[in-house]
Amino acid sequence: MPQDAGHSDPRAIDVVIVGAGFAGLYMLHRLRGLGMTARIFEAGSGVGGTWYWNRYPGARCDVESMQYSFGFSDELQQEWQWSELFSGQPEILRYANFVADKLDLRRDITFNTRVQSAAWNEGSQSWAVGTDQGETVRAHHVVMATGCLSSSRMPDIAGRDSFRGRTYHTGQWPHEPVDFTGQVVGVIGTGSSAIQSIPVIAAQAKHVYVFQRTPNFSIPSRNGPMPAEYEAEWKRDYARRRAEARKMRSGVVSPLNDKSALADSEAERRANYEQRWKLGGTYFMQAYNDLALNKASNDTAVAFVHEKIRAIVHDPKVAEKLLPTNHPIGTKRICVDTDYYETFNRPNVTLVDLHDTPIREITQAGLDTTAQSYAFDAIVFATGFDAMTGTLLKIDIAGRDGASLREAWSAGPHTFLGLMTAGLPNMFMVTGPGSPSVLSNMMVSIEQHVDWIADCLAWMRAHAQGAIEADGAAQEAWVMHVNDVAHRTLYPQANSWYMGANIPGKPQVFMPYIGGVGAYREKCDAIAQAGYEGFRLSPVHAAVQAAE
Ligand code: N01
Repeated sequence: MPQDAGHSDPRAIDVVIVGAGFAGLYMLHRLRGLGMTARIFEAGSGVGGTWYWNRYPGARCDVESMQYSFGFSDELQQEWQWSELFSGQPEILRYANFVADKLDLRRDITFNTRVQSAAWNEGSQSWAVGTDQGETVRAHHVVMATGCLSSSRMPDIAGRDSFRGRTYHTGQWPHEPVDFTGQVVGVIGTGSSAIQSIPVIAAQAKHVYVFQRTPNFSIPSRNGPMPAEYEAEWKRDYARRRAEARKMRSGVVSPLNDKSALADSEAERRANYEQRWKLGGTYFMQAYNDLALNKASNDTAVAFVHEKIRAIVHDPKVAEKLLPTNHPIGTKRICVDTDYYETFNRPNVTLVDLHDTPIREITQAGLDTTAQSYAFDAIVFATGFDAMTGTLLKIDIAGRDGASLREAWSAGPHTFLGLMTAGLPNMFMVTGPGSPSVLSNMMVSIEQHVDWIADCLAWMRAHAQGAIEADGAAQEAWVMHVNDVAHRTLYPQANSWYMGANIPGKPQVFMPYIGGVGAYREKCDAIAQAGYEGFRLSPVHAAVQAAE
């Protein structure tokens, strides 16, 4: 645990923020606006979080560009111009840098520094935050802006480190360009990252072997250049549309259809799905209002997408292997692609079904399945993340009376509203487990959490409160509610990372809150208006007042 003693300044700053992704950047901006002292620690050498790390070929957002940006500043949203309907990683990273420069945020960010520990001190009502650079900073509050998908995961495959060629993980892609020209490449995994990168790698490489354990549903994105009139229309109407997005279930202004799939005839359903397929992207899942709730409705969407895959992929045996059959559509994060299924028609792409022939080991030359040896120049691990809890649990966090976060979450994450955990006073999470987070437009959910936290800190200052902490009973009631709502849907039927199912030994609980962004916001606001009901508040200690 870090000790206060080694630090040159015994006074605590107001807030340490962990992470300089969109959450950390906006948090810093809001705190400055309140006249608070704040500092960000960021493990990377630049801002951008997810978009700093995930530089794999084809990385692209599946929320429309006009909606995947900050809405808190009209100046920012009017000035920035997106070049495509769905932005690629390089452009989103440029946007994060634009925001950091425009708001002059860098002077309070310490880069290349990973927070390793945080220990609460009751006497000083502050945290001692320790970094891997040997620094310890005291702060009255800590905001974990650490992201939901920030701990990339390498699979436990025998011989993993013996491969002599180059290896890459999609979530930790090198900063210099990677050229696969003339190379034989093995891609392990077929989630969103793989589905975006495989078509781009295949266009370059001599041959690509795709190792698929579980097929996923993917919808074409229908990306294209940003039409000037479309952009202008959004910019004219931004205030109203942002307000609408904040009320939506997903945090995205989108074409909903408030009708059950079973209320339409077979012909009507087909026409509707066809229209959604043409529209593209995540809007497909909004074709009907009960696709996430009713298995029979969901089956109709599954059948339609299966038909599409069979129509696109020329080799019927390959097409059959690509059909997802072990989970309802949408219960694993739906993928959005550009030419994913089409890529399997290329002569230089081979699908290897790991159900038929599991991987035995990674070898010096490549990889052995139970049926065959493969040799590669490079292996791409598109094997995902220890989602939502992984990054937080890597930090040695000790709260009141030394209570450890790892112990508190040993049976799965327990939070109140996904914002705080009992036993950890003055430690907030942005888009933590138990909040809509990954089931929503992250920009909308990030802004909502940051605003709530900033307003809470301002309120505490105005009311001379030195500590806030989630009440244990309120937290348990919230955890039950999060579970109840999830289990009313089809989501828990999939072995997804939402459930922690992709990490051996991780407790299997549905982590995000599925009740919707709009309803969740109302709940958070009502709690704040009721004087932070469900939280315990303690006045500023006299000794703390005297020291500041
Ligand atoms: O990770 P994943 P991801 N042997 O966990 C396979 C967001 N995102 O990085 O399903 C063989 O989805 C694993 O197989 P299985 C988005 O929220 C968004 O692709 O466990 N295979 C699976 O196929 C997304 O959901 C965007 O059987 C192994 C794959 O690796 C989230 O990030 C773009 C294996 C992992 O898929 C994560 O996506 C990209 C093993 N030992 C990402 N271990 C957009 O906005 C794992 N796998 C568009």
